[in-house]
Amino acid sequence: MNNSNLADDCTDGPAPGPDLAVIIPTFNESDNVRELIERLKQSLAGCSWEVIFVDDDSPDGTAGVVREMGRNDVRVRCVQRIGRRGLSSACVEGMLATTAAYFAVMDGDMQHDERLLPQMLGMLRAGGTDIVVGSRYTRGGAVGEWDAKRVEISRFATRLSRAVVPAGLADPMSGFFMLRRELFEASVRKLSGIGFKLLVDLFASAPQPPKFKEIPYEFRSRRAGSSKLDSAVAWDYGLLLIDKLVGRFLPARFVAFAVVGVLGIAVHFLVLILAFRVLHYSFSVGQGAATGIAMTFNYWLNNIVTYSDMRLRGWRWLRGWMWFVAVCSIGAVANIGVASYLFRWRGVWVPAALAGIVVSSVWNFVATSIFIWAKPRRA
Ligand SMILES: Nc1nc2c(ncn2[C@@H]2O[C@H](COP(=O)(O)OP(=O)(O)OP(=O)(O)O)[C@@H](O)[C@H]2O)c(=O)[nH]1
Ligand SMILES: [Mg+2]
Repeated sequence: MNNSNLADDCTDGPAPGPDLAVIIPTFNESDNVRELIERLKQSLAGCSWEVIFVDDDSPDGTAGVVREMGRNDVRVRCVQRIGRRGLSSACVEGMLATTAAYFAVMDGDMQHDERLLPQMLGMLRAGGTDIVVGSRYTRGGAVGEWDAKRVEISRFATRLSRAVVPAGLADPMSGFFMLRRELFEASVRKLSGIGFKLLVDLFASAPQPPKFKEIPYEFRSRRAGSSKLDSAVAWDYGLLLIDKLVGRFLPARFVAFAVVGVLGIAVHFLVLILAFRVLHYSFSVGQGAATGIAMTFNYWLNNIVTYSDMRLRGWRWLRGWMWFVAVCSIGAVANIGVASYLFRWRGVWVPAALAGIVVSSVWNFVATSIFIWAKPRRA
């Protein structure tokens, strides 16, 4: 290609960045992407905007569909994350990837009313407001076709959130909101980024209470694709609240790791009783089987709940399991060593045993988070 052709291909001069970035976390939403973009084009006509789909490597090829749309429209962008999961962290990374002054967060299944975006933007531009929340629980809002159980769960989750969000916010569980960049930048380093509830995280992490307004909307039915709402989301929400309440003193993941550890002890005793007392194997055989099964149980459960956002699969699962057994074996040796030393020194067995458990738990937690579920380091 000669230089004149190159010049023909690169005719664009600098163009200003968008004012508003609509951040859409996606996992398997390929059938919704085109329609959603069309709706955004209609609703945001006349605004300066872009949409960033943050896709966690969806097997249905969502990222490919977004990029295909983006080839004809510079306002359509894709951030694809590999080996990661999580709605909140996806939104945070979308916000970090834009120069816009305002960020909107919306689901990718058209349950949120995109026609409200210009009004939300107007409210922020008018000043005096940091965040506008699309609310299902203010007058004029509605939860659409939810069954009684989901309404009850949402109500319960809202009640729990009161420990960390202001009482006046009617719908802290909302996934539809728009905020100023300043609020995000002031909070971003304190965000937990755990699970689905970024709005709760934002309110609980902001250095000053955010000035908010709510705007009613009716939660629509999912247009296509399937829900990702499952019991893991409820667990992640619990972790988020723990992190916001005691995270300064004790990492939420450590609390989860310890809870799994306690369940592992229960599994250990169940297997031991079955092998030793019911099936009459020798104690060593029973204890060996119980240790192996409890360790595997702990690894399996930690991989699903404590590290749901970095879940290992396939070969990586097997490699992680081997590391887990190795790390926990060292933990067990440390446990016995510390407990025996303290017992010899002080002669009291309960504190000695507890100290052994604490040392091995901390070791297991730290070592597995370094060698198995390694988090990308924060600068
Ligand atoms: N990037 C990313 N997006 C996700 C993940 N889990 C869910 N999402 C997206 O987050 C949005 C909300 O998820 P939904 O499954 O619709 O949750 P919901 O709206 O509370 O539940 P439904 O009413 O059943 O649809 C959707 O756009 C999902 O595609 C994830 O792990 N990573
Ligand atoms: Mg949805």
